[in-house]
Amino acid sequence: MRIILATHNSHKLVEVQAMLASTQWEVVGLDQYPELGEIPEDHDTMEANAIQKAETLFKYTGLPTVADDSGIEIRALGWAPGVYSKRWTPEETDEANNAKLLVELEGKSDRMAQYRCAIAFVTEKGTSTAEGICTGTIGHTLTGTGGFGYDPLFWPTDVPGRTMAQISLEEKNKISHRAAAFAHLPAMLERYFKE
Ligand code: ITT
Repeated sequence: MRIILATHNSHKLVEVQAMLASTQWEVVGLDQYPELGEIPEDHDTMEANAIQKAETLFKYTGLPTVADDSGIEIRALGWAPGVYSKRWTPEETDEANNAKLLVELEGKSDRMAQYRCAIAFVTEKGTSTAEGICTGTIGHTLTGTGGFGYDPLFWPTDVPGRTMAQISLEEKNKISHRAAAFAHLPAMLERYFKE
């Protein structure tokens, strides 16, 4: 059975497809709906943005839809950039965002950070949400080439000695904020079929 993931981010799609690979669910992304373009995400919480993305796509397809809105929260920066993680620099690129993060943390000894992921699952029966967090610290140089976003600077607490950009997809899917949030999805799917 098909479930739509309301994302243009191919890395997110691959991660979620791997998480649900052993289930009956086939996850497809927004590349299947090129005519749709960018879905607005103009709220100031990840949960509200996830709901907005999932509800927009559900109205369009009528198919069970899940969306994730995620970001990184840096304690020494008052938990910024958070919901603005993608749009933290005018360029909106991983390179510019990571460079800005290094500059913002220059001279700061507190480098604690956490990734947060909010998901929303939308069907004709309503909307359910869940969240997941992954804690770690921010390094001083980019390390590793895997993953995306802030991964080359993020040293997860649960995998000592490597950045999120140095671990395999399987390892990331055991410890990540996205995995923690999507761990709630099977129960949401079950509720959808039972009620
Ligand atoms: P969609 O809105 O199309 O899903 P997006 O990349 O714009 O894709 P978000 O709005 O949720 O996704 O922004 C998430 C940003 O937060 C992303 O661009 C990264 O900078 C950061 N981020 C989120 N999860 C991450 C992860 O697992 N690894 C590294 N960076 C991540």
